[in-house]
Amino acid sequence: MRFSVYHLLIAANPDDPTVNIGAKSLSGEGYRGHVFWDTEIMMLPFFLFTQPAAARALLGYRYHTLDGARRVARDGGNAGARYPWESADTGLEECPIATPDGQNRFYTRDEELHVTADVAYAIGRYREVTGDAAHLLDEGAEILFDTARFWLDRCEDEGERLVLTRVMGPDEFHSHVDNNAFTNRMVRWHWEYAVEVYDELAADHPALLAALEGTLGISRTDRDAWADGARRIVSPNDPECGLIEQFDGYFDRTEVPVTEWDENDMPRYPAGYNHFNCEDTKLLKQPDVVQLMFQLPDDYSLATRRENFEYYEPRTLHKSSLSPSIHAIVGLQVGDPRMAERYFSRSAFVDLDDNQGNTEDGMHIASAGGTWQIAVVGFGGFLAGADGLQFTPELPTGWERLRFTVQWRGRAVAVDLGHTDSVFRLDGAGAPETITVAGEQVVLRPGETVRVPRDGSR
Ligand code: IFM
Repeated sequence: MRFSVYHLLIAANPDDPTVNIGAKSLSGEGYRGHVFWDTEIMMLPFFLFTQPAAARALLGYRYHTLDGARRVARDGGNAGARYPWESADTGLEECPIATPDGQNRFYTRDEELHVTADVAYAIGRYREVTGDAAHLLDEGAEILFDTARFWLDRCEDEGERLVLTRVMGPDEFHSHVDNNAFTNRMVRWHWEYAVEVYDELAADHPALLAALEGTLGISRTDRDAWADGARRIVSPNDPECGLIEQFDGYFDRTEVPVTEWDENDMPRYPAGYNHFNCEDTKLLKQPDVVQLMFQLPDDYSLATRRENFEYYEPRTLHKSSLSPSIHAIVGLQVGDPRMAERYFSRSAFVDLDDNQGNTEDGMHIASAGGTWQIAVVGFGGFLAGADGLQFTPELPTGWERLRFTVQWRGRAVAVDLGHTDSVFRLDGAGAPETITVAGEQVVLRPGETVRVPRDGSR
């Protein structure tokens, strides 16, 4: 944990919004320093809850590279702005076209579009967790609106429904797929949030909205088109939808059982398979539907999340270092802790043990963020959103206590979780904060320490 936290802390610069964190941080030359969705989804939560100024600066990088994103959209023949899969100083696409031997094409650069919705999601999370609306007014709204335009242009209108074809979801074993559930659902989220922000600006900051409309060449008609797009895009919206098909036709692909595991108890490629030939199979490189359950946990019932976790987890090979942490967390959230400690070790030791076999190219800094999230979000059962702060701790038997502090809307909450009790302290001034601990409401007053016994007998 300390290895992870140390590397996260030295990687971010709260004073420079023009830089970001490459997938290997500054520890090696793998990926040539390029920035991925790893920042918004794997690392940003750590900064949001511990160093909001660093989180703000990391978002600033996406504003700084917005012109590049406009160019990426234009080069692909689309309107608006689309963030590149691999980004550097200009925001243009930096992902190589093929492997160095020229044998295998990287379709991620053309098809892994979801990064644009992930940036929108991060903007929304920043606002929600920090309560800071200034970022939206200064930078966030412009990003949200121009990227919302991209999606509308990129989707195809089939009358009743909007479809999104020829994409790649987070699972990089499957390219050229149609209606990837993760991507489409995140696009819907993106549009809904863009509409919410548009309406907020119309009500509270009409002059700013008018200026933005002038700069971007948009109007209320665009806002209405996003709202309509959110209603019509093919996506798994019903909380009780049960098993979600990862993309059109996924269930028709070949079932290839995993039969061998390595010394870390992680799946090996079945005989004859490798990174580039799993397209026709149901094998996953990393979570995709399960990633959706992680990013939008409140949108799906426990039964739906559990059913999807149980279906996709045994088919996932974890060939991305981002994979174990997401599986640990979603497994814990759906009441399947069997593998959580093993996934935690896999994530925490990725570079200490070199368990992905490529630490010589640089460390996996996304895993550092994932490791922090397994502890806090997974074992701490921590969620922060419209319902405030929630904790449903379930520590591994070998852990005595788990202590951390989270920043929440300008104040700090010190958290100390054990097997038989949890202790909280709200720092800062102002009104009391009501949190939820194992389903029970607990009132925290500034400066007071509150102990919550596990059996609820306070
Ligand atoms: O962003 C990740 C991707 O999800 C899997 N391949 C490696 C990338 C960089 O870490």
